[in-house]
Amino acid sequence: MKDFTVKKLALYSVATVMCVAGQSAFAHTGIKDKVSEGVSGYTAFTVTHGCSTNAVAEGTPVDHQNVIAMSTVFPNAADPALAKVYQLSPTGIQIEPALADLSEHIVGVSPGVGFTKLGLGLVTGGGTLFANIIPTVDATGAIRGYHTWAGPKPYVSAPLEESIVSATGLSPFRYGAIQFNPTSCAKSLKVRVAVANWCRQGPASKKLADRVDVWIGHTTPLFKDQATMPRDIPYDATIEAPYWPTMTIYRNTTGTPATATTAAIPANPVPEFDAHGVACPSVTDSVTGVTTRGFDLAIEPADADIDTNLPIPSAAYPLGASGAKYFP
Ligand SMILES: [Cu+2]
Repeated sequence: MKDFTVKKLALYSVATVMCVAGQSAFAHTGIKDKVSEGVSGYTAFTVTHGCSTNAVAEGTPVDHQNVIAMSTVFPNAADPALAKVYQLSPTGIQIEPALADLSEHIVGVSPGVGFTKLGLGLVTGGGTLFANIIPTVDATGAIRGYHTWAGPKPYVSAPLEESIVSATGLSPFRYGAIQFNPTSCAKSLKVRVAVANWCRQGPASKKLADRVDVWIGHTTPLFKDQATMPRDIPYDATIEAPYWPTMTIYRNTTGTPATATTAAIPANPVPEFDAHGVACPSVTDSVTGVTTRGFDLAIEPADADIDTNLPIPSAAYPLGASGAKYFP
């Protein structure tokens, strides 16, 4: 029997934590769109506020620092050890142990290989958040994420102004067409992405709580300053409020009819039994009485991957962002 991990509680199911202060609504950085199986496209991170300490409740009317840089790490490494794959309980709790990889569930993923089918692509011009962007490219040539920042170098560009009035910046990326195996019991795949919004840089900012907002579901050996990460309200430094920017890919269980410009997409319903003859679980909603078959999956970058690729080092272009190092 698999057991439930209760300590990392069900807050994963809360897609976005919304708080209201006066007339301004704040939300953590998220991903703009829900994604349907088998269709590639473009979406974006929604950067909806600048940095302040997380020792006060989100939405508290305090000044937010302007966002001057952003870094991202996607869970699409070829090495499966660099990502964690979980089956989720009906209430969103991660079931231990983690799965070895997504090969049972996603078409084209081989056993012992990571989620290289994510199809991540960069958008480097036309409505990007900042003028400067460097992809994180691994030894296989795959794009794993990116660092992007406001100039002065090599291109002059403005920060995301948040100190005067809260605004939203969109940082776009491309995703591939992802397909569920017909024998998989999964009804969705939540792709969790590590994101840091940087508001200060250089050694003088090293201990300031408003130097960065870190959006990862738990602390890592390097990213462990809780004042830069979400916490429950009222603030309690001992309680993590797990939060990941998440792109949810939904299985197309009913199919999509043809339109004037697109071909019909056949239905891919969750089967009664998986490839091993085990019945796919069903859940009946206590309010609506509707029964849904299948479970949700989640994939997120492992700690080592986050600690390697989320920091923005001090280096000359094109190796890293110009100027001083940004501090976790
Ligand atoms: Cu927030």
